Amino acid sequence: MSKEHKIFDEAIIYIRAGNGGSGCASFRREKFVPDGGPNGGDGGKGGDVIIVGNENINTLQTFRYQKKFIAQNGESGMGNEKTGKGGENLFIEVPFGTEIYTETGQLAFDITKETPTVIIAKGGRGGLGNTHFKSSTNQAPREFTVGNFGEEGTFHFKLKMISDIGIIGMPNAGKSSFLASITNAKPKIGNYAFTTISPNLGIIEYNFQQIVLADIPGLIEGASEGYGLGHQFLKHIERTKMLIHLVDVSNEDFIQNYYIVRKELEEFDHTHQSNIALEKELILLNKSDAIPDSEERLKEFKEQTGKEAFLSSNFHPEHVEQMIERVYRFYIG
Ligand SMILES: Nc1nc2c(ncn2[C@@H]2O[C@H](COP(=O)(O)OP(=O)(O)OP(=O)(O)O)[C@@H](O)[C@H]2O)c(=O)[nH]1
Ligand SMILES: [Mg+2]
Repeated sequence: MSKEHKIFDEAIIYIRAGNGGSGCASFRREKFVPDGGPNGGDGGKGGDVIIVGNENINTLQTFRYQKKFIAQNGESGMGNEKTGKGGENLFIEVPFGTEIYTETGQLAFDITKETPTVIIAKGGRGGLGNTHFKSSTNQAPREFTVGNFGEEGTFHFKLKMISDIGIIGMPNAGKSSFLASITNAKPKIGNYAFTTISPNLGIIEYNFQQIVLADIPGLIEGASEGYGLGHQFLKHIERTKMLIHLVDVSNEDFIQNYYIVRKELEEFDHTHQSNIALEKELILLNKSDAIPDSEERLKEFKEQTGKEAFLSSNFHPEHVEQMIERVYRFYIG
């Protein structure tokens, strides 16, 4: 199996359907009707929890904030044979392609266009009112039953994600820091090469759009021949629509380093018949805060490469909004 299948958005969710309402024990008490018979109604059914696929949702991000879903209980039955009100069903919207696993790791549901809706937990049946227990020998039963519990469980939601943007660069360029500063991701960051050994995903939400970014390990010269962590991890960004290339501008060899990474992309494309090197590329000369002459280096970069580039720093939180907007504009442009 290709390594690409390992990028997932995941969530662990607790789900409980509503309990059935209790049946009721009551008796007719009308004027002029002595010893009225039983008239206790049944309890209402508990609400179901229903999963619904929605094509306007691309990620499982909302489950970062809400991890518990509990449907309404049914109401108890009442006198006059009134059945209790049923609990409202609870709908949980997920992206198509969401796989739902049970606690034991079994695939329970796969939300696709063919099966867009499943009842993941059924509400409990309402209990019986005492009217059900009337018989020739018992004209005034006091028995009733309580409602059944709603089904419950903990589920593992998994969505295979296709990243839209790949973040590339040499080790230590600040790729993971960049992901952490502009998305909600919390990747490991370290002041040494190859901190990242498997991809991290983060999501930008801008203009009601969700864009998925993949931060991958660093590339070094000769990666295609197996140096460093090799280059197989580029598979993760084979189908992205854009690259963000981070270059450590505080390193004297920043221009040369830019070309080293470009060359490795081409090598990968050559051996894998892919087109990563042809994707549009937002070039960021990062760690601009670490040197006094970053503006000059930017100028030098543009002159020597003939390419557009921008300075960036992950240590300037006030620039985050601007950076998100820049990435978004470049992505849609
Ligand atoms: N001065 C400065 N340091 C930065 C900046 N961004 C990241 N760093 C530092 O650079 C080091 C490497 O950062 P990472 O984000 O782990 O770099 P990476 O590119 O993901 O590295 P690998 O995963 O090893 O490829 C850390 O010590 C960061 O704190 C920046 O904008 N300015
Ligand atoms: Mg990293």
